[in-house]
Amino acid sequence: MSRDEMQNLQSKRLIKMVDRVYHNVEFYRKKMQAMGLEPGDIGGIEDLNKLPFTTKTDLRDNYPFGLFAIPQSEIVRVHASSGTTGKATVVGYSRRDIENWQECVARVLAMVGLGKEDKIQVSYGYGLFTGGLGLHYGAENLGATVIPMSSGNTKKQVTMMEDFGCTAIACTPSYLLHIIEVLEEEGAIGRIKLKAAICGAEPWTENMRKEIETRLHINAHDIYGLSEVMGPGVAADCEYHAGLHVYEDHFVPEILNPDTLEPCEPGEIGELAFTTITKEALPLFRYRTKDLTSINYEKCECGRTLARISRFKGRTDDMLIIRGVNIFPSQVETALLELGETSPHYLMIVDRVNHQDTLEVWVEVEERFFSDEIKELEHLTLKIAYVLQQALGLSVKVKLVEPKTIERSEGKAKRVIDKRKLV
Ligand code: DLL
Repeated sequence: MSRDEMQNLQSKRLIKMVDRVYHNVEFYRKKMQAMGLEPGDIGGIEDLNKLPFTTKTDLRDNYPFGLFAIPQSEIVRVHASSGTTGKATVVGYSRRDIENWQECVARVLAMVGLGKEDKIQVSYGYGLFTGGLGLHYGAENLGATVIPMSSGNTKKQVTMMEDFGCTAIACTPSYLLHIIEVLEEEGAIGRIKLKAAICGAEPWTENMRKEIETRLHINAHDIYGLSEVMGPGVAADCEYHAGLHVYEDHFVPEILNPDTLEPCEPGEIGELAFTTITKEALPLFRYRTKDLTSINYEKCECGRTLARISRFKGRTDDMLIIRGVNIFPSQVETALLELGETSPHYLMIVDRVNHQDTLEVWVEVEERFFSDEIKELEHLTLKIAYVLQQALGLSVKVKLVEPKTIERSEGKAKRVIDKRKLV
């Protein structure tokens, strides 16, 4: 679709949705009334910025079902995000919502090059988390064969992958690294039929994507989504890996300056917000995701005209402020993988000693470093400390640790321990 055609479609859908929400969701009706806004004031997508924002706190305040726009008898499924702080966020789906979700995920899988002949191992967690069931029904909708493994039991994952001849795997990038380790230990890489991985649910870097591709001899794709908006399948990258195509016919993206909430220019990094324009059960106006990215409306080399968002830098609430310097875990990951002399497993430990913030980075290195001369270990420690200092603009204490010291993730990885928050 051309940009004009897309905007026409978005406008039509937005107008209908605003009317529906105004009449069915008290929370939004009150918000709009307080702003002196009526459904008729929204004449198209150009009026999007007149609508109120929605935050995670709004969902929590209306826990569990307060923002639903349809009667409970029309809700066919709920999911929830556990959330590390506070109450869970509960989301609901109508039958049509589930159909649209399946279609979005099927689009992603087709974009990755998968089809009916493929066997897709779904190793995201099944349950209230949207990853497992989201990929599951998307893959079925595509007509592929689904292997519903869920996460965990890594040895079994590897056996099934080999025995069933799985051609694709969907899981978090950190869990895939763990699976790769087990595959390597068992010498099974040459025996598997894998050709693609669909990884997301947590920030990861382009270097990590390439590392996965090289070690598995496959194509690895980035899939994005969040439960509040739907789940996996809101956006994903094509074979050019030049940003993630957003399914704008369902979700209208905006990039906002997180301080002023004014729109950012294309290319400028800001907070991503979504307005859903087809959802029936839980429609959201301008939902602030806290995810930091930029947008590009130019046509992609693959031919798609859907807007692209850049690989995520992190979330506003993942940003660490250490001695006044803003740091994202992704910067550490990029620097370590660029250096290429360690494993991709790292952990950041932030503390406050004598009123001063400290950052220690643990990095796993090969066993041989611990048996070789101590000089070599010291040399690598200094080298990493230097590289990290250059990347972060902050002095960092580096501790090289033996393989398997850092806990492996089966879902979303925990890269940071902030002891300042524990006291
Ligand atoms: O993580 C949905 C999902 C499942 C996406 C499987 C992709 C694959 P939530 O648990 O609600 O939903 O967490 C959403 O995870 O706001 C981002 O901060 C982060 N996230 C998701 N995908 C990516 C990605 C699922 N590709 C939150 N890159 C989002 C970076 C991601 N961060």
